Amino acid sequence: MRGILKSSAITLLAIFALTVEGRAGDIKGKVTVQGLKSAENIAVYLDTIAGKDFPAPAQSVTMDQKSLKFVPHVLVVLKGTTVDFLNSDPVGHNVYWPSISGNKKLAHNLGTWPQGQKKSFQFNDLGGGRLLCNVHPEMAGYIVVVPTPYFAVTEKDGTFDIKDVPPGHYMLITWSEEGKPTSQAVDVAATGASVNLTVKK
Ligand SMILES: [Cu+2]
Repeated sequence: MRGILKSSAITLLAIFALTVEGRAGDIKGKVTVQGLKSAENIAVYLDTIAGKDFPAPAQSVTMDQKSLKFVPHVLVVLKGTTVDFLNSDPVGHNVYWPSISGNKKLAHNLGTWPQGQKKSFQFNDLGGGRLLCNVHPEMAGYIVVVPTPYFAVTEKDGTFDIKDVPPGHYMLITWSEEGKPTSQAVDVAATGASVNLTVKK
């Protein structure tokens, strides 16, 4: 009897430990800006996590060219993600980027293609790149390639929500079109975390 009770208790403990291990919370926060036009479209992501390697996602994501705009304006992807650049306009669009995080060796021109067609590219280098179209100089969007699947882009009011982050100690990084990169340590509990960040010009 005692043996059964003891093994039941151990089983319960094991289940509890598994539950805690498997639990994940959201990092919810707000970015406040100083000297920037807007707190919208700022990428917020977790930096490299020691001992964790994230495989390239099997699913590709779409960056649309619609009404002479890149949609979304800022696309954040995990390293290794394939991005489908789709032309939804009745005019030809070109897509190129002059550098990734200032590295001109990572410049690339995908060419020009008509409505309804797409061209794909796998982003294996970390960093932010400005996406341009040589047919329409007013078009500009951004790709931000990050090391973890834990990222978000801020809403108009600067709020963001990074979903399903396992408990732990991390470094939170921001990337923005106009501001300096920001980093801030964050402790995520099983219930998640709440953070405030300031991005300066
Ligand atoms: Cu264009």
